[in-house]
Amino acid sequence: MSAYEVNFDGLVGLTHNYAGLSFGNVASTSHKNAVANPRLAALQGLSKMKALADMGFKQGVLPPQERPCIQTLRQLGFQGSDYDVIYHASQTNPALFSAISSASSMWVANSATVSPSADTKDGKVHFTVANLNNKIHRAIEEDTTTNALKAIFSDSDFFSHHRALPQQAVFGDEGAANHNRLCRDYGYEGVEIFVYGRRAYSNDAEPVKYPARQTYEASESVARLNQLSEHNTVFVQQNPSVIDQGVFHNDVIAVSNGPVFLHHEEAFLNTSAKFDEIRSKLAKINCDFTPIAVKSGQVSVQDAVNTYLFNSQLLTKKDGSMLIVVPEECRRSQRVWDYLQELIAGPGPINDLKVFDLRESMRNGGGPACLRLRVVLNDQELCAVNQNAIMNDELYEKLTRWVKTHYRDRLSEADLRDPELLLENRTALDELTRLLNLGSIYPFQR
Ligand code: SUG
Repeated sequence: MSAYEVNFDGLVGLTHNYAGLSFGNVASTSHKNAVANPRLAALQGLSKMKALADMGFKQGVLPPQERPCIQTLRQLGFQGSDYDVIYHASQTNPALFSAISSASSMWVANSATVSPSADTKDGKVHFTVANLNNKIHRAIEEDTTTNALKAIFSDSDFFSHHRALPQQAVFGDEGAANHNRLCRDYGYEGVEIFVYGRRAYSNDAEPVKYPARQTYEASESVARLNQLSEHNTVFVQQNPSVIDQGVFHNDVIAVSNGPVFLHHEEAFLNTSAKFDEIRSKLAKINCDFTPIAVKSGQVSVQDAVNTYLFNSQLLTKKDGSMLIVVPEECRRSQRVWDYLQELIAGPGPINDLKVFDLRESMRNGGGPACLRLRVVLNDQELCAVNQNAIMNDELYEKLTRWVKTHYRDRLSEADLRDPELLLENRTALDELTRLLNLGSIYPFQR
């Protein structure tokens, strides 16, 4: 049976803005107060989905969330009509109100950790929703993410869903952004690499300036929930020093596809021992390990953070060779661009390059890889997916029209207080759930 990596991209939400919410994510804090263009952001995301679908890659879409999140504000004691809630919350604590209004669910690489059926004990595809515990604007994504994933992967014969880990720093979990899978081919068993930033129950090295969002304890729990085994998992610590330089998720410094692991040489701790473990576990399933290390002399950690070279997508083309999908920022850096030219001209498996303008998302620290959740599916599983969420010409046209009808082309942090924005959100999202045939996934629909 054939198997595919299906990339499900998050649709940018109507409140996309720059509120500087993510300490440790340099792009987010440095663009605080910039004026955003939600319409352009959503269209840039849709263009990437369409272009990759047109090239023959399987592509899906995940919906945005209701913001401001009235449900959370009510949980915090704000009362009255929804408009009263918005008014009082925005007056009482503007910073909190901005957090509750973030469109951050667009970065679906953080929505969940997905393990393909070839790796799991019960032969189902497993999803563990991320608790995103490190940031309040992200921790509130959990419920709607759960509903959306269940609405798209609803068939319990094939899909198994796990709720997020307890909302506590010990279990900080950022989903697939800290997870890589290496395999011979998508349908074959693979080895899943969990990258964590710190161990909650130890005195091991930790970053000193910025937070380590993912814990070992969380990664280990996700592997258990997803029914993986010792022989097909490896746990690797991210180098605390790169976190302190702005690498807040592993997908800012490494990316995998098939047996290939493109990474910066400074990305991990104990790299050679850990790579030996990966190599030997892969050897047992007849897979050669193909690490590609980028040296600091070629591309510095700072270059990686500024350009998002590693926040790329590595996609397998029909002939088995690979395409690397990078953001426009990579073209603007001579060093990174030179490296990419060398990479695709070299003897390795990556021989093609595609550049996308994702500037609106990039300014919040979200590149091509942040915007997608990888779900490996075999033919039967793909058929069991809600087909309305699979990208094709018709869906692209519908979603483009939908964005053009409902999205503003200018949004500042101050605009979030406009009560009309909530109405615009609900009208648009209600229509979207019909378009994607999702049922009632939002609090305002329940
Ligand atoms: O969690 N930015 C997101 C970016 C997530 C990127 N995802 C991956 N690397 N997979 C974050 O830091 C900024 C929002 C603001 O500042 O308005 C933000 O949430």
